[in-house]
Formats: sequence, structure tokens, C-alpha cells
Amino acid sequence: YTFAALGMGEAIPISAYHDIGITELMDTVLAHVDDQFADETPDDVIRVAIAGRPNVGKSAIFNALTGEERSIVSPVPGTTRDTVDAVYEYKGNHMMFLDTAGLRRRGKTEQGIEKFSAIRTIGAIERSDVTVIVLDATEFVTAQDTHIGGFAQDAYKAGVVVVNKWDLRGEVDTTFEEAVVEIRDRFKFIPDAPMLFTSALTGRGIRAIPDAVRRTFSQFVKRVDEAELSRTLYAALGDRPLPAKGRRRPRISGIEQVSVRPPTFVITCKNPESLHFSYKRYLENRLRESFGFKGSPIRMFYRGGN
Ligand SMILES: Nc1nc2c(ncn2[C@@H]2O[C@H](COP(=O)(O)OP(=O)(O)OP(=O)(O)O)[C@@H](O)[C@H]2O)c(=O)[nH]1
Ligand SMILES: [Mg+2]
Repeated sequence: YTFAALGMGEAIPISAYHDIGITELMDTVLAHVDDQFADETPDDVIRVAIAGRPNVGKSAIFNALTGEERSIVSPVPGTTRDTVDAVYEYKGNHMMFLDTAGLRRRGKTEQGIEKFSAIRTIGAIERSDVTVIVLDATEFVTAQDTHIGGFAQDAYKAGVVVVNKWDLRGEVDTTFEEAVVEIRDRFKFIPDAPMLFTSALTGRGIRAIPDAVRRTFSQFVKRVDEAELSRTLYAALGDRPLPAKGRRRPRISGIEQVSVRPPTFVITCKNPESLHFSYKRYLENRLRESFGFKGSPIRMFYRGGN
């Protein structure tokens, strides 16, 4: 109460020694901090979160990309605790790379500093345009990797998949072809994301990362031609007609792109509630066939009307 009288706001009782109240403290501090820093980067900067499990080489990639030893690289999993960022210029594009803390499995991340790191990482993904998901060539596509991809998907971010430590691939029995098939399968939810094979140790493949980021970003901010969009919709409707009978049958009459980051579409549809999700997926696939959107999510909304 003495503290409250000083007008400094809420007091949070903690014991660092007993690890009591630390999580609450972090949450309270972050509640004040995050918004303030959320949008200070100018709009022409492509924000790129480098995410992945602990120890896959995120910081090593970050350093190799930025040409500086800014981030600590060490064989101890969980070295990076807080997000480190650096702006880098590539063919006229400014990119801000965010090196993040390695995300562990759910459940293990709930305590103190670990939870803080996870919140920062998810925050970095949310602030990014493109998430670079880093995998380790010696421990191929684990459930955790897919989980991290899921975060990027839930946040509607574009994705690039990087298989790092490719110099060690001889230690395991994975060929390039097998790797490609496996990754495509596990990351189906990021359709056609660019896939790169790198070694932060030798530098191999590292310079392809900014180019892949730029390509994916261009899909993420793509605005398509209105007439072509309508043509694509009507062709899709023609190829797989909706039921012609029934009182509550869905009737689609138009499409419009309402935004980018990611490309977002509104489809005018009578009785949208009776439109089957497989038909919605079919329409999304037709849009992707026509316009690409490789490595980028797209959003589709159905609005009632005629
Ligand atoms: N052989 C090989 N080792 C690598 C490569 N990239 C990173 N390493 C090593 O892997 C270990 C982890 O690298 P970091 O860059 O610290 O990994 P991180 O993903 O940032 O790890 P956290 O910050 O703990 O999540 C270090 O010992 C690196 O030297 C690579 O391409 N090949
Ligand atoms: Mg690190």
C-alpha cells in the first residue's frame, strides 16, 4: 500500500529466488511494452522472423545473413532468449531480420523465462510478413517444427522453409529428394513455400534466403486483376456447378479482393451456410492455380447477398 501511494501503478509481488510471480511480472510488463513497439518499422521494410526449435542454427543464419556476429551462437539449446533484429538491404528492398528464441514443445514453455521467450517469438512471428522456419537436417521435420509452422499459419504469415546444417546430412540417411517430399507433406498448410538447403557453417545457400523471402513477400502483397479474378471464379463455377435445386442452395455471384498481407477475398454468396467446405477449398485451389500465391496464405470470406 505504501508503494501504491507513490502513484507508480500496480505492484506485483515476486520472489526471484523462489520463482514466484515472475510469469505475472512478465505478462504485466509485456502488456505495456508490446503495443508501443509493434509498428515502429516503416512500411517498406519486409519483416522476417527467423523461427524454429532450439539449436537448429537460427542465430548462426541471422549472423551469416547480416554479416555481423550480433547474435550469440552456441551448442546450448535455448541460447537466444530475446528477439534480436537487424535491417539489411537486398536489391533495393529493406529487410528486417528478427532472430528469435527457439520454441519448445507446448507444456514445457509455461514457466518464467521460457514462457517469456515463447511470447516474444510468437510476437515476432505476428509482427513479421514472412516467417523463415528453420529445420535441422540431422533431426528431420519433428512435430515441433510443424507446430511452429502452425503459428505462422494461424497468424496468416507467408513462409519460407530452410533446412539448415545441410553439411551434416551425411550423418543421416536423407537424400535431397526425400527431404523435399517430406517437407512438402508436413507443411502442406503453407502451399508451395520456397524450400532452401543451407549451412550457416560454410555459408552454403545462405544468400538464397533474401531472394526467397522477397519472392514470397511479393505473393503475400499481390493484388490481382479484377477482371481476371472474376473470370477465374466463373470458370471454376462452370467446371463444378453448384446444385441447381433446393430452397437453401448456395448461389455465388461475385468476387472481390479486399486486401493484401495476405491476399483477402470476399465472395458474394446467397445461403453461404450451405456451401460445403470442400467447395470452398476447391475455389481456393482454383485461385492459386490462376494466381500462384506461393508460400502465402490467402483468406476468403463469404458474404450473403445476391
Ligand atoms: N554443422 C553445422 N552446425 C551449425 C550450423 N548452423 C549452426 N550450427 C551449430 O549449431 C549450434 C546452434 O546454433 P545457434 O545458431 O546458436 O542455434 P539457434 O537456433 O539460434 O539456437 P537457440 O538460440 O538456442 O534457439 C551451434 O553450435 C552452431 O555452431 C550448420 O549449418 N552446420
Ligand atoms: Mg539463437
